[in-house]
Order: sequence, then C-alpha cells, then structure tokens
Amino acid sequence: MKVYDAATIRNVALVGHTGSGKTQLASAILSDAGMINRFGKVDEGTTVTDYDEDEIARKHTLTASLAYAEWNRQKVNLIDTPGIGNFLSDAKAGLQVADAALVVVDAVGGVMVQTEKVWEAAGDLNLPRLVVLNRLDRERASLDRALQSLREACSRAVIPVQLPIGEEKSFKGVVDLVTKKAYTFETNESGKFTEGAVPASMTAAVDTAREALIEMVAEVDEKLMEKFFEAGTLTDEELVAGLRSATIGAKIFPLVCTSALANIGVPQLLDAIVNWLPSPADRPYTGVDKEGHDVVCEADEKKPTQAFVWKTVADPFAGRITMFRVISGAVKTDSNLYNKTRDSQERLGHVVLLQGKTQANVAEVKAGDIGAVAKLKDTLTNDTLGERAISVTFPAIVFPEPVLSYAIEPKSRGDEDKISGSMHRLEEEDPSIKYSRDPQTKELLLSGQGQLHIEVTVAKLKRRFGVDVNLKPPRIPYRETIKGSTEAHGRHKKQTGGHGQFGDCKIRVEPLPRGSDFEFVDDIFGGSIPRQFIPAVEKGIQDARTRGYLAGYPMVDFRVTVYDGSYHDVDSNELSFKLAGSLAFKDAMTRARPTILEPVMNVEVYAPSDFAGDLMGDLNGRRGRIGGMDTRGSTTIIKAQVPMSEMLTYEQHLTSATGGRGSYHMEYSHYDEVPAHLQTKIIAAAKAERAGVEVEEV
Ligand SMILES: Nc1nc2c(ncn2[C@@H]2O[C@H](COP(=O)(O)OP(=O)(O)OP(=O)(O)O)[C@@H](O)[C@H]2O)c(=O)[nH]1
Ligand SMILES: [Mg+2]
Repeated sequence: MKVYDAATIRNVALVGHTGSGKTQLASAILSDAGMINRFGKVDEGTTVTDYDEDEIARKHTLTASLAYAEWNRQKVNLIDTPGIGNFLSDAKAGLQVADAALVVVDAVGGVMVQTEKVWEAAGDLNLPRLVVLNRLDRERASLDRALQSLREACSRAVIPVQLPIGEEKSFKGVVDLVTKKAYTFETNESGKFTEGAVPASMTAAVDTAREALIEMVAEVDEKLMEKFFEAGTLTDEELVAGLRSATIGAKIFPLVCTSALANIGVPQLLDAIVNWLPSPADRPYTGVDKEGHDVVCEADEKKPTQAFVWKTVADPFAGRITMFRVISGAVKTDSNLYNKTRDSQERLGHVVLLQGKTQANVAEVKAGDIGAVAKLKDTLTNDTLGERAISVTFPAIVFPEPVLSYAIEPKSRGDEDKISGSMHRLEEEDPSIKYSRDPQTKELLLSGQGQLHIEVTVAKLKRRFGVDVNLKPPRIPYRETIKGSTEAHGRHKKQTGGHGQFGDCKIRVEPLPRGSDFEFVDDIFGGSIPRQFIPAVEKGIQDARTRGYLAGYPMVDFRVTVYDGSYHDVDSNELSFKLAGSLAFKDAMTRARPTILEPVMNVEVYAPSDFAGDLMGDLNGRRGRIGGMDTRGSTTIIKAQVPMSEMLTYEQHLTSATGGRGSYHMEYSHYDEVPAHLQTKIIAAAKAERAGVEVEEV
C-alpha cells in the first residue's frame, strides 16, 4: 500500500439529510476512481461504506465509515456519515477530523432539517464546505429551488461552479463554469463522459452564472475586488486562485451537480474536491497544551507523532478497532505510542487503511492521513496518542446527551452478566448511548437519541454479542423538587440493652433555580452536632433525596442547611445521624410543597406547508408551546417546546400525517413542572410499580 504525504490528501466528510445520496455518492466516487470493480448500490446492499448488516437491511447509514480514492495522484479520504437525526453524533465525529465537508443535498427536497444541523456543525468548526446537489435526475429536481433554500437556510455564499445539462430524466452532464467546458455522460452508469463546448442553448445561462461566480469571488477578497473594478472581470488564474482560497477560508461554498445513482458528474466532483478543498497541509490542526493554551500543529511528518482518536468500533472477534487522524509525525506498524488522555502506554500492531470493512496493512500512516489499528488496550474515542514528552491533547468531540430511556430485560436469565460487559463495549463505540441501572426499580436502562437508535443498539447487542433482550416502553426521567421553604427536625433514638443510638438534627430546606441540582450547607456553630457526624447527616439526606418523595424520582434544585441538633456522648454514631438526616428530610417534605418535574424538548418540524395547520394543532394537543413558524419555499418549519412524554409516539404520527414527507429534530431543553392532574397519574403509576417490584421480590 502506498503512503501519502499531507499535501496530497483531502479529508472530506459526507454529511447531509438522510436519503440525499451520501452513501451512493461514495460508491460512485470509488467506482469512477477505479478503487472498486463493481459499482455498488445502496438499494442492492452492495456499497463499500454501508457494510454493516443492519445498514444493508435498513438501507441507511447508521455509523460513520471510511473509504479512500486516488484521484489525480491525490488521496481522497471519504468519511460517510449517517443523515438520520438519531445518529448525527457520528456526522459530528466525522466533521471533527475532516478538513472539509461535502454537504450532500437532494435536488428535489432542497434543504431539510438535518442539512441545517450538519451545516451548523461544520460552521462551528469553521470547515470549508462543498455543496453537492445530488439526485438531479429525479422528477421535480431543481437547481434554482434548491439553491434558494440553501441561500435562505445555510448561507448566501453558496454559489454554483457548475450548471446541469438537461433536467430530470434527461440530466446528462455538467458545464464547469471555471473551465467553460461541457462534460456529457454515457447513460449506462459507467461514469464515462466526453468533454466538449458549452451547448448553444446554455451559453447565455453559463455566462450569467460565471459572472455571478466571479463577482462573489472578487467580493470576499480586497485585492481581487480592486482588480475586478479596474478590469470589469477576473482572469482565469485569478478566478482559480481566488475561488480556492475563498473556499478554504469558508467564505464561499461552491456547489456542484451530480446524480450518484446514474453516475453523472462524479469525476468533476472529484476534480472539485482536489482543486478547491484544502489538504491537511493547508489546514493545521489546533490542540491544547497543559496550561490550556492553543497549540497549532502543522501536518508535518518530521514533527513528533500525535494522533487523535475519533471513532472506536467494538468487534467481539477482532477486538476494538481504533480510528485515528494523524495530526503530525507518523503512526507506524509495530510501534509504541503513549495515550496522553489516559496516561498509559499502547503497543500498536498492524496499522491499516480502511476501505469500508476491508483493511489494508500499511507500514505507516503519515501526518494528515486517517488510519486504524486493532486491539489497543485502553484507548477510546477522543483520546490523544503520541509521544509522551509532548503534552498536547486535542479537543474532544462533544456527544449529545441521551434523550430517551428504555428499560431492557434479558430474554434468558443467564445473560444478565453478559449484558453489562457487552453494553460497555457498545458504549465505547457509541458515546451517545448510556447504560445504567435504575436506582429505584433496579431495572436496566438503555438511553439513547431516539427509538430507532435504541432499536439499532439492541440489534447490535444481539448480533455481535449474542445477547437477546426485550425492550420495555420508554421511561421518562422525571425529577422531583420543592416549591416552598421550611424548617424540619429529625431525631433518631433507640434504647436497646447496652449501647443505644442517638442522632438529632434540624434543617432548613429552600428551592434553588432550575438546573442547580442539590446543595448541602453546614451551618452548625458551637458543636451542637460534632464535626465528625455532619457528613453522616448529609449522607442521610442525599440517600433520601435520590429516592425521592412523591413518586420515587430524584429530588433536585434545592438546598439543605443543617443549623442545629444535639448528640449523646455514648449513644451517638454515624448511623444514627444518617437516619436523623433522612427523617428530617421526610419531615421537611410534608411542608415544602414537593412537586414533579418533566423534561421538555426543543422540537423542530419540517413539512410541506399544506400540513402546517394540522401539525400545529397536533403539537398543541401534546401540550406543546409553539415558539415560531417559518416558511422556506414550500416547506414550513415549526419550532416548539414539547414535554418528552408527549413526543414518544411522534415519529409514527408525523410519518402517517404527512405521508412520510415530514421530518423533525428533537433535543433536550429543560425541566418544567408537570400539571397537577398528570402528577396524580405519575404518583399512582409509581406506587403500582413499586408494589409490583415488591411482590416480585417475595
Ligand atoms: N434517482 C436517484 N436516486 C438516488 C441518487 N442518489 C441516491 N439515490 C437513492 O436514494 C436513496 C438513498 O441513498 P443513500 O446513498 O443511501 O442516501 P444517504 O444520504 O446515504 O442516506 P443515509 O445513510 O440515511 O443518511 C437510495 O435509494 C439511492 O439509490 C441519485 O442521484 N438519483
Ligand atoms: Mg448513507
């Protein structure tokens, strides 16, 4: 296998709304570059990057995967990422180690909810973006409409560098606005094309579009602006250099035209990647030193080795597979590297390049390139590997907190021990899931980004680790809090033969603002409770508050101050003060007006405008508060805050109400008080559940 230098590499992440054609596009790229013999199709389950059984079955990318193509002696690393909202954390991970994003947009639907999410994520990283307008062969595909939605929703600086030749079914090629050449494709998916003059019918449109491109390139660069004013245009060299630097600077976002399925425009897309997007040598990576100062790291293979781990795959047979980007130096086969995040030495075996699931051994992976290695012992996602003497680490990918929890139950009793080990492996692979045990009900909880995310995780658990589980209905992570302040008293006294037990405390409780969790204040003066017993009082209150008061949910957002108490020289001990603390808490709750809180979600719904009225009505019915409405072309965007408990069935509703044309995005916003009549139900359900658990345990 060849080893590539930084200046000859392009690292691009394919991101965009689900179904825009990212995976199909990766397949066409690999085919046109001669990396694969067979042009794989998503619909036939034969692509390189959707190789996982579940991905093939569902025809959707569920996890980021790597591939690479050589084009014009440059190595293009492709990171194909999921477009379904539940799995967007992998798109973020991909963007973090890419030098540019290919934002793939469906020419029929234009910008959709996840297009905006990935656009923002790329913007947060100040990444250059190349917009790929795909599916131009479909009915109702339109460059103009899609461009308008991109300019409204993403950036005014999205600008075509190509125009499509032919429309819908007769889409057959592209005109390049820089070279002013037409590329017309064979209709047999071979990706073969002929180069020719711009068709006469298009010359006027091409001239206008080229002018617009030149003007935009001139606009973002002062020197070019001057030249533009003097000469009325830019020379070809100025246009090429200006377009490249404006794209690298994320000031301009060029748009190219493709059909990934018909294999049209893909070689020109590859040219655009190589010509307009930066190599790692153009875009140093920023790390942080021990003091928290930024350190700019050039992608220089002669510098000390440093690598950032952006993804981990848990394979029960091959062990862990660690994917890394080499920031500087080179990661070599059979070498030692230090894990600076975990302070441990790692021994590396074969370093590989990944083409989907296929691994190719390499002697080394140099600065700027992306590689993988199996069986590291401690290293996980977000770790920095490198030479011990260098104290730089790299910014972590921020994974979203889970928004939904399901209780899971092994189908066979013997699997209980296996679950925990396997789940921890899956958590390593996907930091946006969480596995825990409910302290009240003792149930095993699997939390993730949505129903599909949970289902896919459960399927992985079965397929890879042979653990079959039942999914119970999702659980809402309610909390409890108090609305009033009060003082309370707890005294534990017991006289049994020899030693007695004695603990006594007085506390004040008061509400705190939402999100403050819990505070404990020791306000004892003059030793009414001896120092050594104060932690016991706190422990008693802590235990009691995590068990809740009304319905068994943890109590949050309040402060407890212990201000008085008494003790007994002989009978006082820690246990007695712990019990006194817990009794005081219970006493306080009888007057502190306890109440139940529920998580509220930020929801954004995208749907054709005809459905807007019905969808708003439905959200109102779900106790939603509509925050705003926007129209973009024929799409309406509704923003609302809706309690999580009302959103559990939303996916199904939206699909059936809009015939599959609506989509939505949801993330956690805050906790809010549950209306009284619903609290009664929650309390009754908790009681019934507790009774059930007790019966079971007998
Ligand atoms: N007509 C047409 N269909 C396309 C084109 N590109 C992709 N498709 C089809 O669109 C569907 C979705 O394509 P994918 O490549 O899986 O889309 P994706 O963006 O990877 O979707 P996720 O993995 O869910 O994010 C498949 O049925 C493809 O065959 C295209 O250019 N034209
Ligand atoms: Mg895909």
